[in-house]
Amino acid sequence: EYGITRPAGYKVSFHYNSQVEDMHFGKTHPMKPWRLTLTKHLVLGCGLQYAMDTFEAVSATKEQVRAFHDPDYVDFLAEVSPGTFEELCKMPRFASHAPPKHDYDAVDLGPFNLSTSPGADCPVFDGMSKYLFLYTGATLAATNQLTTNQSDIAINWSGGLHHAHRAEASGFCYINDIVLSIVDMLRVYPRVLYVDIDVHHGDGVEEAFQRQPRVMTLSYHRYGPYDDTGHKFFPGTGDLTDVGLKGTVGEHFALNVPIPSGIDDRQYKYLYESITGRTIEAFKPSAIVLQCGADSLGGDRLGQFNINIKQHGECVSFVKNMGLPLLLLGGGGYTARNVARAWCHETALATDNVLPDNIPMDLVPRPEAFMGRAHGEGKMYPAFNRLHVNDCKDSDLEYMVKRLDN
Ligand code: V1S
Ligand code: CA
Ligand code: ZN
Repeated sequence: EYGITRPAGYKVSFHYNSQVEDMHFGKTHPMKPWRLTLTKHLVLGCGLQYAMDTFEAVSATKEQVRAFHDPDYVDFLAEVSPGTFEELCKMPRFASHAPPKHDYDAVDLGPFNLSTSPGADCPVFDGMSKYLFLYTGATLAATNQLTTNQSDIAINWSGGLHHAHRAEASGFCYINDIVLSIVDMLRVYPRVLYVDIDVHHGDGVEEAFQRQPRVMTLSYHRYGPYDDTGHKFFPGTGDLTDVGLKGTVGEHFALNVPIPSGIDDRQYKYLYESITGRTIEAFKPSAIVLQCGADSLGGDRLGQFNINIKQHGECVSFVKNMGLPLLLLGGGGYTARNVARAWCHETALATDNVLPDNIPMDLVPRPEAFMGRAHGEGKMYPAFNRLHVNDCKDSDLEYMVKRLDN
């Protein structure tokens, strides 16, 4: 119907398992795995499955996850559920990972920054182990397609969980599938470039490779105070001066582009293309991993940028045009209908297809069919753009480009 064709001269693979859709982080939690249901239905509704090889993901093994994560943490994640949490917390080898308790903490935190309290960033929920090992399995299968030369571009929209640390969950991320992927890539590729367009700083990935000159990390993110109380935008790291661990061989192999709220398409394009372009020229990567967090779109529930889907997609096209093995991952994205539209559009770009400007509503199942809530009424999704208060000055952006150019 949309005249979908296979790309000429290269291969794309798509990795997914629908079981990740059934998960619920909690009633008020912004992370909604059913945004992946919307994405899948849009991708299939447009016929993009005919343009690529589709693979049903299988769970990663504990051994695979131990390539980066602490063995105790891996065992805990594999066994934890709301029913087993209390018991596991009492076991000495897990209890030793508990954070110090403060009575002013809003939520009770257990070992590894996990919690069963409602409102926690990293709650323990039903089916959680299944979810974590599945999104990781999908990223590792996608990675394998690239490293064995069976795909030129591999996609996993359920992955891209960039905040997870070696022995600690953080910011809705439990297993750092990105780090696991890059560790695996380093067996085959001399240098890997990681680019992160999620509105949040890719701190977990940067930290993991802070001493590793074969991995360059480059994150674009909102940075600075975000409210009247002076609280920092999560996770509060990723200043311009943060360029990797000083005094180690990893120094200068991390780049951060801190951005004020309200950045628009033109400004973002200028920053992204000049800095990413210069980085690729200088670093000469053998492969690229792009975390496509959709919370950098205008209108996101947590984000504060004004980027349209068109520009978000141009970030994908820009690195795709380098002609290097490319891994496309998801990440944040909290206004579900926009997340689905962006990632469907980017699946089309990856396969050299063009979709109509307005994706008809009838291709998207009504979200209330999944969640019992009304969302996304109306016939068409408009070319969405929330006008956030624009703190973003061209002069600041020019300064960043100059600073990072050296
Ligand atoms: N911004 C934000 C935000 N909102 C929440 C939240 C809200 C309701 C809940 F029921 C649970 C959590 N947490 C945050 C942030 C974390 C943002 C993570 C982004 C992840 C990603 O898109 O980059 C990748 C998938 N957390 C905080 O701001 C920390 C707190 C400081 C405030 C919230 N409380 C719950 C913990 C401490
Ligand atoms: Ca980012
Ligand atoms: Zn994010």
